[in-house]
Amino acid sequence: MNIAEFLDPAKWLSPTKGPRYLQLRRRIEDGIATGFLAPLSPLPPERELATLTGLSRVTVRKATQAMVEDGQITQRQGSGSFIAPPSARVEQSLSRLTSFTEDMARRGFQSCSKWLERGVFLPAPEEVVALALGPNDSVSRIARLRMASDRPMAIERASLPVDLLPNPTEVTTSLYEVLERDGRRPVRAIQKLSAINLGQDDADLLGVETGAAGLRIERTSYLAGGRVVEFTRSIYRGDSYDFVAELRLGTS
Ligand code: 16G
Repeated sequence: MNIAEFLDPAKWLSPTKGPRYLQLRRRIEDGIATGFLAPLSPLPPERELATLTGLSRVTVRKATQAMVEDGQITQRQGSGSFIAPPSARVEQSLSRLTSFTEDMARRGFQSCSKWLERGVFLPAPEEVVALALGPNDSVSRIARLRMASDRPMAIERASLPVDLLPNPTEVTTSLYEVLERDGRRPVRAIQKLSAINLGQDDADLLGVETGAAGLRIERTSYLAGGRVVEFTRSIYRGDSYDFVAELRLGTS
């Protein structure tokens, strides 16, 4: 496939899939994730991207600028835009609701997971509260050691109401991909971060010394209608992740 075929809008642009600049961004990210757009390879200039995609230059610029700001694309004066090289530390935006698979792809890493638990269970009290479950409800659990290019990055334990994820074994690579397919991808989330020292079991899984610094993150994600779709507790290696928040001057 050449770049013109890859960017052919008939393959990815749809009036029902949200803003056009985001769709273009996702297409480019898919190219990075699959390796079609390799690290350091050049991206066609804005004018050519507009011609190939049938989008306006303003739309193209909006997509590429956001990717420049997120470090996925680098721009060099006079020589154009390039896919960014992979970096050892991963920056995750705290204002965007992305999946681990997407975060890693954006950095040029191939993500994979080692399964720790996957199935339908009776809920623990914490899950009943977080997911607002009824007395007879079950919970779908997905626990994984998440890796980027074979390097352990995080331990993630996700719990979902069983009616929203009836068959957890369908999740092979990306939970959000399965939820998106079923029209259940979360649109909003609350995340709580705290610093921890890793206990022996978690440290062993993450391949670091017991007591090393880590980040505990709890994410509660919601569907558009306000229902909780996911309650995920994660433990990230402290030496691999930078969480970045954009702050704006309050207007009220
Ligand atoms: C992220 C989320 C996690 C979500 C996962 C889905 C944080 C702290 N956590 O890791 O809540 O379940 O992505 O990733 O960002 P997946 O679609 O690759 O399975």
